[in-house]
Amino acid sequence: MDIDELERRYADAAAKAGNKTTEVAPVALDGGMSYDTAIALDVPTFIEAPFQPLGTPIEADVAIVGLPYEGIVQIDHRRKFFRGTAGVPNPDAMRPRHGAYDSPAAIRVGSLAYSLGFSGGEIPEIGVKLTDHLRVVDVGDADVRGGTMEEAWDTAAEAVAEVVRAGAVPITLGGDHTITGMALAGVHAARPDLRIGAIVLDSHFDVADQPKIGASAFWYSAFRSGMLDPTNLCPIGIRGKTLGGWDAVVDALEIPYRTMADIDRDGIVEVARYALRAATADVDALYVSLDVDVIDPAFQPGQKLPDGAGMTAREVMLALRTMVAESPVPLIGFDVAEYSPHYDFRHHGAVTVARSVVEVIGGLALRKAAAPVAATATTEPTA
Ligand SMILES: [Mn+2]
Repeated sequence: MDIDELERRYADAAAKAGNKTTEVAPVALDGGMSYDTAIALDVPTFIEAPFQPLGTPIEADVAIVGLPYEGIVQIDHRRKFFRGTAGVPNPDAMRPRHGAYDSPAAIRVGSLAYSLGFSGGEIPEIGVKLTDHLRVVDVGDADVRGGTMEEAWDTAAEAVAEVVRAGAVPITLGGDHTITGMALAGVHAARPDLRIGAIVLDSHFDVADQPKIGASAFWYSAFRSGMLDPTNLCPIGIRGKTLGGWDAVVDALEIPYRTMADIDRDGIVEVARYALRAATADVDALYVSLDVDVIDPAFQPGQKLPDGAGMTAREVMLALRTMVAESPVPLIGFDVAEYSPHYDFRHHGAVTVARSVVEVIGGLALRKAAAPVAATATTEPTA
């Protein structure tokens, strides 16, 4: 193709798509980021969506909430302390890594790769442009870094409840996996009428009943609230050395699940569909949680509990896309937990986390494109 023909085709395509001419501006010393898309000077909002801070009216279909909570303080690699119980070491502890309290900011920086400012949120593999169908906002972080565990739980739940009451789907950036319990408590406070099902991508069952507020007992909190029946919780991607005896509880509660071996045998799409059938039987809405330790450390270096032979990044994206697009009930919330930027490699893991959130938003956009009225639980009549 000669240069004249090349330029003619570019000009025709640009005219057809309405593309503007790109002008290279001088480098802005302040980073060029406008105040309404920045949480702090060096932290953008997620995908540079408009900033609507907690406590102000939220007008959105989807709202990003940061929960920079971590309940375990590492004193040395043989002993861990639960927040609020300093001085009482847990002698059984084997958790050499932390840093999830720094995750929301790191994930937001990683999300710049998918900025609405670059492309309007266009995702070529899905064939959808986010901003054509959805209004996405970032409400910032709930103040959960100080205080007791109980105070953090209540503050986080109220932040998520605020989003749900405004009619938006909350997407929560953890924090350790305790944040799933906090977010579900918020959903339940705002919509006590809803029975939910949940799918979690996780290497671990996390069905402990103690300590009451913790990164392994948050499902127990949801079971006790009555919003989630154990038979509607479907963990997928279970693997490795850390079953910890809780598989007996899983059997006793009849929790359906799929391991990495099931994914190897059946493929991730079939496993995602199995999880959808199990989680959404006789419920009003679906909640999805992603614990990044389900991902192979090769694809997610920012691991607190690294364990080889996990899901590929593409399996995670395909699972999320399948679940959100094919769920027979609306999505009532999504979260991502246990990412630690302290162990990441040049932000690659942060970008993978951001991408997983973009996949979920893309799935919501597809749902809304297909059914504009019944796209969220808050606009659907409930029994
Ligand atoms: Mn886990």
